[in-house]
Amino acid sequence: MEKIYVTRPALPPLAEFTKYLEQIWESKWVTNQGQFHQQFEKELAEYLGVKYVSLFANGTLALVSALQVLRITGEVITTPYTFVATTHALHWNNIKPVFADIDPVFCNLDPEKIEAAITPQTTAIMPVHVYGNPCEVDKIQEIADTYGLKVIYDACHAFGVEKNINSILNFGDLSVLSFHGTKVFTTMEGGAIICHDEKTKKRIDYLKNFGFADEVTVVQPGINAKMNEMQAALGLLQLKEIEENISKRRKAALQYRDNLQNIKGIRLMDDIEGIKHNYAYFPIFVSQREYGKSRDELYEKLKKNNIYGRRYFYPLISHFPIYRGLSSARSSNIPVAEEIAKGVICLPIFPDLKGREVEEICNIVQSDSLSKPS
Ligand code: T4K
Repeated sequence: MEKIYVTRPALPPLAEFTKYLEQIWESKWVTNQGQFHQQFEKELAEYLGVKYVSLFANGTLALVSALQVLRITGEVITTPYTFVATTHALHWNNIKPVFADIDPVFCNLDPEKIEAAITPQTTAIMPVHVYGNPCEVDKIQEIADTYGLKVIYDACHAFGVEKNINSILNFGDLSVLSFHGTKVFTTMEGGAIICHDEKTKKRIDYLKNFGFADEVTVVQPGINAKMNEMQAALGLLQLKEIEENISKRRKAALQYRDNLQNIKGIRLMDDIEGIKHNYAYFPIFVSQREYGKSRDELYEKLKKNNIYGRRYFYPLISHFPIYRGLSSARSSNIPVAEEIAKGVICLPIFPDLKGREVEEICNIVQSDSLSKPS
């Protein structure tokens, strides 16, 4: 059996991309707000249903820049259950991450745990829509409003996700997307900041271009985080296929759910009412006591069968040497995250994943379970 990875990018037909490449070669305009960049920014904002999009070279630089744009300093409350880039973005801005615990069902920052983490140094909250499941945005906003804090969402998993027909990216002060090759929507590397007013968009655009406001004016110590024309051209092509790709992911998710829902010791995530999901990941949570085998035993067994799931997000960020000295990194402060990280495996999910492959993966999960049919 061929290797099955946790994800694979859905790329458009090469011939279509080549046509765009020919135009780039012809124009000799390869980056710095080129024609494809402008068109992609516009079409992306329309597709997502948001006011302003600023394209970036990748999601991490977009996160670092989002914090700069709002001049966030001091301490920021965030989750330990995410990809390291979330916390690294704070570190690069000399901001102290303060970890608060997650909710046990959807694994997002638990709003009930935020207030206790606020200090006089807190300036913002940086929650993550983990696996593309929306955070409790209304509760988080209420806390932010009460304490005068900014909210920057790491929405790197949440491309196309909507809550009651409204993009999840419309919540908070800023949201950040990633278009990495492992994401639902990819420009190979890429990202974006979503904002809600023109002045902020302008500042973001200065910041990602060294701080240049015009040819002779530098308003900020900006960085080079621009998306190039090839990335933007690929983004335009991706937009044509995104709905179909999400519906293929949904089909795989439904098949997994059908097959795995009755296995003792395996917990799945359900869809949430009123949410348009993107099926970016398919996490399962293994309880060793009920399932009979540990998460790592199942993970290794899948690997032996050429199935390369991933333990996103294990280890917790709070376990890494750079962050483990923080007082908020203590296990007793984040018990739910500690528990969840021990049990998770993200199973392969991507548009080209075949039904028989999902079946095969499910058979392996089933075959190790105490509740397998005799
Ligand atoms: N915030 C959050 C919440 C994030 O999840 C991420 C990125 C960021 C911020 C930062 O955004 P970016 O700066 O990356 O735009 C991957 C990705 O590199 C990373 O983008 C992603 N999150 C994270 C969750 O996953 P790895 O180290 O697990 O990737 P890797 O190379 O092991 O790839 C996983 C599997 O994907 C491979 O086994 C096979 C497949 N794959 C991968 C690549 C790169 C392909 O089929 N083709 C490919 O080109 O981090």
